[in-house]
Amino acid sequence: MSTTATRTAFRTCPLCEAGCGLEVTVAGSNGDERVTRIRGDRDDVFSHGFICPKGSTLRQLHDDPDWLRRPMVRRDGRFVEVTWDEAFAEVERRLLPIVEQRGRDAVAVYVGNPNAHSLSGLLYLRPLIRALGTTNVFSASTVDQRPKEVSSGLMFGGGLTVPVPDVDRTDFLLMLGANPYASNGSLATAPDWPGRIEALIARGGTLVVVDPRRSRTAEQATQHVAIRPGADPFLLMALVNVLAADDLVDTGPAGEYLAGVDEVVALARPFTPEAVAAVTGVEPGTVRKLARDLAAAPRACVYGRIGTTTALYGTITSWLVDVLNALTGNLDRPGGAMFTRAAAGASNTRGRPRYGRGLTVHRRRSRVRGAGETLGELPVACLAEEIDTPGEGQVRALVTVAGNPVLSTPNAGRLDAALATLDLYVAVDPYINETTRHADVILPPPTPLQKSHYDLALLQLALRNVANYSPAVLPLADGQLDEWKILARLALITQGMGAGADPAVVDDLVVQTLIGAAVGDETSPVAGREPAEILALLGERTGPERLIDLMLRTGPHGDGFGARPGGATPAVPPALPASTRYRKSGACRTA
Ligand SMILES: Nc1nc2c(c(=O)[nH]1)N[C@H]1C(S)=C(S)[C@@H](COP(=O)(O)OP(=O)(O)OC[C@H]3O[C@@H](n4cnc5c(=O)[nH]c(N)nc54)[C@H](O)[C@@H]3O)O[C@H]1N2
Ligand SMILES: Nc1nc2c(c(=O)[nH]1)N[C@H]1C(S)=C(S)[C@@H](COP(=O)(O)OP(=O)(O)OC[C@H]3O[C@@H](n4cnc5c(=O)[nH]c(N)nc54)[C@H](O)[C@@H]3O)O[C@H]1N2
Ligand code: SF4
Ligand SMILES: [Mo]
Repeated sequence: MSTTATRTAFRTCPLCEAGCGLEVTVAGSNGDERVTRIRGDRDDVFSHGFICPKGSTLRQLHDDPDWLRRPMVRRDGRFVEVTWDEAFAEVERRLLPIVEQRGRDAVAVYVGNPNAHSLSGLLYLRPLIRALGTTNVFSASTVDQRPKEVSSGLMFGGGLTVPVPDVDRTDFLLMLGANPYASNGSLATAPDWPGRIEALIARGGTLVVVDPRRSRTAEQATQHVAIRPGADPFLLMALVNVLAADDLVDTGPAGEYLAGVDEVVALARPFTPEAVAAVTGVEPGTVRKLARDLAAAPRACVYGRIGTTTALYGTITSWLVDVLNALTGNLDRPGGAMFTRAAAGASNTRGRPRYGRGLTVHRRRSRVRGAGETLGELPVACLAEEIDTPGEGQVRALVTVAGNPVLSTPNAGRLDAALATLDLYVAVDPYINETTRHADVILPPPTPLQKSHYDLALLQLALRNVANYSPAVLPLADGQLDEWKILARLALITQGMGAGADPAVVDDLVVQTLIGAAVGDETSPVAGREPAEILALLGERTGPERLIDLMLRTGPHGDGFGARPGGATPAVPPALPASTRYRKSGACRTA
């Protein structure tokens, strides 16, 4: 006997930073359910029904016959399906001797972009990387936003303490090197960027786009400034120069926190609009007017994205973006560049305001070319040479998690060739692609519809303070393994605990570490409480749900496990069956 029922599930789209709410229709009986429709969730507090063509394809992704459902091991040059136990045994058998004989740096790890949207990646990669204990940690960040993280770390104390443009309330947006009409926004999380830009222009606001190309966003802009590639820091310095020369510097609310304004003004003195014109290709008159308009706008913000970070002087450019926000009084005020007050995971909502460790860079260098470390990683541009250059510390094994560096990183041909020479390559990835085709073991995660979701990283960069959690829409099929368990088991193998060790061991360690940090933080709502009490209050759960619940409840909007009766108690399943959302007011400031 079969009953066919239809149900509606809600799910945040994990495919880009916009984080749109999706309404998913599921039909079928138990064990044989399929998604019949995906559309934008009109009741989503952030996306209000917005969806792009990619969002509706989660079903096709789920049904894609190429999405691996079983682990694969290479035998005699061909991939064969194996059980999870066999796959992990293979990793253990081949990885441990490499570490033993050649040292920890002989194993490199590369983590790719989808980890930024994955609870498994965000919560369980760290234990794996720590267990590997290698210097050779690489990620997509070093071909993306790393310069902005470094400048933000140096200016504001944390790599993710990046001020975001308050597009919804600004009068003037100066955008460099971003094309949100194509990308849907980046390091400025908000669904429907095009709609937000159109609203800005409809209310009489101004959008100036600085881009060598006439991008789709430039076409919509009030003004397009066609700069020469890589010349952004010269343009921004010239803007500082004009602000100072015309006596337009007014630091506004953030002024009392600023240091070095006079030094910056002095540094900008040689960079007159005339002096930089040959480099930037921008008329001096255009630069003068831009600086004056920026200063005159009641609320303005400057926003730079990937065209400014994947460039020479990317860190200086990223810094200058916020220097301009500060000098025009637009840093940390509505309609300017603001700091999100994220509900979970943000380092800037923990500890005593204005006290922290700051950011130290270049604590070590890469073996071959001596490139400096940032935020615990080496530039991925160095990966190929670390593999194909013999000597002490040469990389002989690689673990990739959700990355395709043969497509996404520089000098990819050399990397492609180098990967073929490794003694062991383990990929946590659902596809056989340009990179993973070189793998010896592929460990595939479940599909997005089979995972719960909370944008732990990107909600720290959201234009409005929002917290959206959604449970998995579909259950795992027989033979699939949660991604967090894959990462945890790899960590346990690396620590010598064996291929069969229980991933719950890692999970318990992570939750205990997080609880320890929370009760030990004098500013936390659970400061001084017994770790065992908090652990018990979290209930009998394993996996990301328990961790995210803890983070939300001890976060700046949470109930603090009873300490803040008015605070939100974001119930994460099994307490609540459906998507849970809560929203705080739009204004945001750092602690
Ligand atoms: N030429 C050029 N290069 C670029 C860029 C560019 O615009 N042009 N952009 C740069 C930028 S901004 C970035 S972020 C990087 C991206 O660089 P990467 O992160 O290396 O590349 P992606 O193509 O995002 O790779 C995603 C991988 O994750 C796998 N995957 C998808 N979902 C999951 C999952 O749930 N779990 C796991 N474990 N794996 C999953 C996919 O199969 C794929 O192998 O590329 C950078 N490089
Ligand atoms: N459909 C789709 N959407 C995506 C992604 C995807 O792969 N596909 N990837 C996502 C990811 S990982 C990211 S990081 C974001 C990136 O999102 P964005 O940062 O918005 O990046 P792009 O859309 O590549 O736009 C970058 C712009 O910078 C311009 N540019 C290039 N060089 C320079 C320069 O020297 N100076 C200036 N001022 N501009 C320059 C380019 O012409 C381009 O228009 O997109 C996300 N959205
Ligand atoms: S804009 Fe991004 S988050 Fe929204 S539906 Fe498209 S891919 Fe998904
Ligand atoms: Mo990216």
